[in-house]
Amino acid sequence: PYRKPLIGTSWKMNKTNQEALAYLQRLQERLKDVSTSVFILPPFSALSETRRFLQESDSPLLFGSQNVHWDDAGAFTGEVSAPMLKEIGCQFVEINHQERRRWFSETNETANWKIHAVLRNNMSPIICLGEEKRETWDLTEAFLRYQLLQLLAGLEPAAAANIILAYEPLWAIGATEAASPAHVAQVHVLLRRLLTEKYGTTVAQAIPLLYGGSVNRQNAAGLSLLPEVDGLFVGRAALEPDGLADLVELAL
Ligand code: G2H
Repeated sequence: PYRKPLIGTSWKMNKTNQEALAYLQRLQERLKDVSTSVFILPPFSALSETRRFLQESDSPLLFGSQNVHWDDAGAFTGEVSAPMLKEIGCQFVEINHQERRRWFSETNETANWKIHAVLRNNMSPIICLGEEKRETWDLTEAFLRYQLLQLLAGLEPAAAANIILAYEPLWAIGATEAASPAHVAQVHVLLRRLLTEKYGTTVAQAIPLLYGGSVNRQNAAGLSLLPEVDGLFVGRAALEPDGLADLVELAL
């Protein structure tokens, strides 16, 4: 009752502006009658064009970026700041994806700084988290508890109500199979409990918990029905607009 179903995709490092436009046009056609909230995270280079298209077509689609710098401005060659993203109209900024941890040295600490920057600039961070290996439940629980506390360090309840969490276990990203429904359910119940312990029921209930990692047409409906799963975060299966539109319909 508290959280809308939310389904979205990151294009990762894919799509020129021309390809982005073609995608958005087709997606618009497919999603005309859908009331689910749908978001897209294009690469930086396609954000302005995405905004222009969505505005001109009066679209309810939401969009954001896949990364941000933690400072609002300064001598950080090659980086993009939260005020710049806010100005372009981003509602969301993804933080701490496993690919950024692996290839670009993202850590819990830098992710935490970025989360603060995004909230300070009135956008919602989509905060990825997840264990790196399949391990016993005790180890998984300890890992997630530690990571969540590190990521949310210094975040007051009023700010925390604006975050989105995306549970993405490293071993299920870009894989052949998603995490099992039983595992996803167990983790999402844990995350909701940890958020409740830290922020109380009202805030914890306001935070959407998404699952991401090898979501596809076969598993989307089952995963989205699980307790404490408020939506899905999709990579490969949504790289084509019909893929995303099918998943939105399946996950309603
Ligand atoms: C995980 C996911 C996107 P894929 O990164 O959230 O990608 O669905 O391709 O595993």
